[in-house]
Order: sequence, then structure tokens, then C-alpha cells
Amino acid sequence: MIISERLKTCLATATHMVAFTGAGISAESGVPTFRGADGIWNKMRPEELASMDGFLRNPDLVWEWYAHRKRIIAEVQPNAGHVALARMERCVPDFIVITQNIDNLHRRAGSTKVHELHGNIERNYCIACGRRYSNEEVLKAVGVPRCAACNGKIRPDVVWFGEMLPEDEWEASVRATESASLFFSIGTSAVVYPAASLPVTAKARGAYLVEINPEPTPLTERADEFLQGSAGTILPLLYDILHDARKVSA
Ligand code: BV8
Ligand code: ZN
Repeated sequence: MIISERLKTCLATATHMVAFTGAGISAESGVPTFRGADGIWNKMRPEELASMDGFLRNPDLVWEWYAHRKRIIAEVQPNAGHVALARMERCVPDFIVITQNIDNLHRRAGSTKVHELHGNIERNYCIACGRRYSNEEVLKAVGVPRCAACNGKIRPDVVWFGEMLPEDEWEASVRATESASLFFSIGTSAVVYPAASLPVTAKARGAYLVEINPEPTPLTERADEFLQGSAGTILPLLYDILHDARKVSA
């Protein structure tokens, strides 16, 4: 893997960094991606499963899909890619993770500055009264879990297609993106908006844009550097360069 001198310098000196991640960083943990070879969307249309219309039209099917994903995510562990990012946070003054993932693996790996743009599958709430529920409570139900207070349908606390992103998470992510001097786009097909606009904004504001992915994406031609390969292999390499360079100067 060739790492450019420019990237080595950024790793050694940048004070503001962002790691923008998608499903690909969790693939090596065993969480299926959406659009890859075994992607979820190959079998079902996203709008049917990840939208309020879909949920209201077929709540049992949508809930069964989320219960299935909840059970997978409850069994998986963060991988070397997540751990490398958590370690980078401890070496860099301002290191922010902005994730589209709902699997909570960045926090479980030790990252503390994490913005979840699309929610978190470990949280649920009643669509009628907003009361919150844990996975433990909702996974006991057969079919669509109902609210203990008002009997309303309970849904996962994730952002569905056509829904706004959580405002505070989005605002904080834009601020971090605008002040980043090094911006990584990791394991994302970069097709879901407004999240996919962040790497473009970073580059427009002068950040050095580095993409990490086994295959090219619509972002690749705009990136300053494309590191082709898996996050679990490349991120630990980048951490070693960053850590060694800063250990010397520290
Ligand atoms: C909104 C949560 C409007 C639920 C998700 C037409 C044009 C442009 C935009 C639109 C359009 N029509 C509609 C829109 C808007 C829409 C959108 O962008 N649609 C796209 C698909 C066309 N966006 C929305 O609806 C958003 N809301 O816009 O609101 C609005 C505006 C004003 C007022 C009110 C409303 C909401 C989007 C959020 C949807 N929720 N998920 C759930 O997860 O169940 S999206 C879903 O896709 C996931 O969150 C996922 O994170 C996201 C992006 O996917 P990726 O993470 O990139 O994953 P993917 O599988 O695609 O790619 C994986 C990559 O990893 C691949 O490149 C692969 O090569 C790579 N990889 C594989 N292995 C590895 C690896 N990389 C590294 N290492 C490895 N080992
Ligand atoms: Zn309720």
C-alpha cells in the first residue's frame, strides 16, 4: 500500500480530522452492507423497508427485518478498523467520527466523539407518544411491539428515507467537516444524501480528502487520494504512521 508523502505529513501534523464512515467499516465485523455483493438492498427495495410508508404499510415485515438486524448487531464485535479510529482520537486534538451506521460499533471500540447521522438501532420509540424503549424490551414482543403507555406501534430510532436527520448531529457534523484539514471517507458508497455531501464540502473547504474502499465509488474521482482495500487493513497502517510521527514530536 503506497501512502503519499502528503498524507504522511497530514497524519503527522493535522489537528482537525474527520473520519466519515459507512456500512463498509462494519463489514469485517459481520454486519451486512446495503449495496455490496451480498447487500441487503439486492433482495428488498430500501423504500419498502427503511421508510415510514413501508412501516405503516407492512409493519410486521419491517419490524421482522429490524429485529433480525438487531440480533446480528448484538452478536458482533468492533473490528481493527473501528479500533484504529478510536486510537487516532487519542492522538489528535480534534478527531471526529461521523457515521451513517446504526450499529454503535464506533463507541464500543472506544471512540467518544461520534455523530450518528442515521440514528442507532439499539434505541426504539413509540410512534404515537414518543416513549423510548430498549432492544431488550422490544425484542420480547411477537410481531410489532406495542407501547406500554398508549399501545402505539414502536419503531427503531433510525432515520428512514424521506426523514430529516437529527438536527444537532447534522449541525455538529457540518461544523466538524468545515474545519477538517484531513477528511477520510471510509466504507461508504457515497450515494445517500445529505450525508454524502459531507466529503464534497470538506474538499471544497480545503481539506485533504482520502477515500478508503475496496472498490471505486462516485466520490473516488474527486478524492485527493484513493486507498483501495479494506478498512480493517488500511486504518491500522495509517494509525501506526500517525502515532509514530506524533510520538517523536510529543
Ligand atoms: C432526506 C438508516 C429529505 C436505516 C438509511 C434522489 C437523488 C438524491 C437524493 C434523493 C433522491 N431521492 C431521495 C433522496 C434522498 C434520500 C437519498 O439520498 N436517497 C438515495 C438512496 C438516492 N435521502 C434521504 O431520504 C435522507 N433524508 O433526504 O430527507 C427531507 C428534506 C427536507 C425535509 C424533510 C425530509 C435520509 C437518508 C437516510 C436513510 N437511512 N439507513 C437503516 O440503516 O436501516 S440509509 C442506508 O444507506 C444506511 O444508513 C447506510 O449507512 C446508508 C449509506 O450506505 P453505505 O453506508 O454507504 O453502505 P453501502 O452498502 O451503500 O456501501 C458500503 C461500501 O463499503 C461499499 O462502497 C463497499 O465497497 C464498501 N466496503 C465493503 N467492504 C468494505 C468496504 N469498505 C471498507 N472496508 C471493507 N471491508
Ligand atoms: Zn406510546
